[in-house]
Amino acid sequence: MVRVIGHIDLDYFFAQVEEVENPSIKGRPVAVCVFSGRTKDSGVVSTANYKAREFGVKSGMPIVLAKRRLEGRDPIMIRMEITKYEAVSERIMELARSHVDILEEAGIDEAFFDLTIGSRGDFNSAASVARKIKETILEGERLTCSVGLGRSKAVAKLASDSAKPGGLMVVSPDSTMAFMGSLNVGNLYGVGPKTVKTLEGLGIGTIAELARADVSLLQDYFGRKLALYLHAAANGEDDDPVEERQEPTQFSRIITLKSDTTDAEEAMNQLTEAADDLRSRLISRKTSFRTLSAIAILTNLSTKTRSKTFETPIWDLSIVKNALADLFSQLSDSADREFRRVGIRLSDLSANSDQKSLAEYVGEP
Ligand code: TTP
Ligand code: MG
Repeated sequence: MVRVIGHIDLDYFFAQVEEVENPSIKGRPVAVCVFSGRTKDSGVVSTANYKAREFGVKSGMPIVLAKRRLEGRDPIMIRMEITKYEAVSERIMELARSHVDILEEAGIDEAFFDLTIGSRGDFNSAASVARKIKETILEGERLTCSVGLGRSKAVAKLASDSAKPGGLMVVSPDSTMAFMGSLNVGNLYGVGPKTVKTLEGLGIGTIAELARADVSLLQDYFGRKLALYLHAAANGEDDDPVEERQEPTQFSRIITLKSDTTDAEEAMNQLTEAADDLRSRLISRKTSFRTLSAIAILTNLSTKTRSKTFETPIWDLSIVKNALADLFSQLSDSADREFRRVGIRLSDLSANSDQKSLAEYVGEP
């Protein structure tokens, strides 16, 4: 069966997260910056929204230069806060994961997925799933992304690039060469500037030219493994699998409390969203846990934990809400200082083979 592979990439990710957090900046040029601290403006731009890109601002550019380009354009320069984007990223990956067969995180804002089985090899049905993923992310996180579908990872990645911003590009197997043949080889996934240069030396500039190239000639220059990949990728036939990264051994979420407290009930209240997150992560990862931990980081930054191990695997976090409340009151009784941050950890994870009945059990579609 022809594989159905997807690639998803968030649009101007860090800057978009900042716009969602503070909608009043929308419409103005926004640059998220990594200030190095040496002088007031030393450092580089991490990413910029599309308005700022219109004026030539891009990732990796010195902040000083970006400011110059945006002078008089009412720009916003925001300090990069990586933990914030990581938390959003984690939630998005879980949203996307719940719709596909396998999801491979390829970066903070991008992932490959395999929909061959889910779509029974049908690109139209995969396109509906892709639209659903886009909608779920827009509804859940108010963020737009671009998605590409194709018969291999290299094709899917090119497709999502061409769908930017906010689009969906479906490259059916028959249209693969028409779609990518005229593009420069440097656009192919995994092909860096050095490879491009060598290929240029061989008179190979476009993907179509690479697809037609003699494999034994390529082997002389790149070795067998890379030569076979290049040739297959250019033909849309690379078989690099989509693989879930190493299974996690625990899931956890920690939040900073609105104000320091020793009140276990207050800690539980503020953890509602984190608990919901963990609950959906269990569902989308088809995973159960046996050990539940309550974590508190006190005002002197020491960490206290209380745990309970259950005899049988638990699929649904809400079932053990009372146990979690108990753990937090134990923490509260024993703590000699107030809590500053609190969290939940689920460990002793195992694969949940009966996902369907779980979905029915918790009443989710
Ligand atoms: P990208 O997906 O490459 O860029 P982007 O999401 O900002 O924009 P696009 O719409 O073109 O996808 O990278 C994801 C995030 O990684 C980006 O928001 C910020 C960060 N990043 C850097 O910090 N430095 C860099 O040089 C690049 C390329 C990205
Ligand atoms: Mg992106």
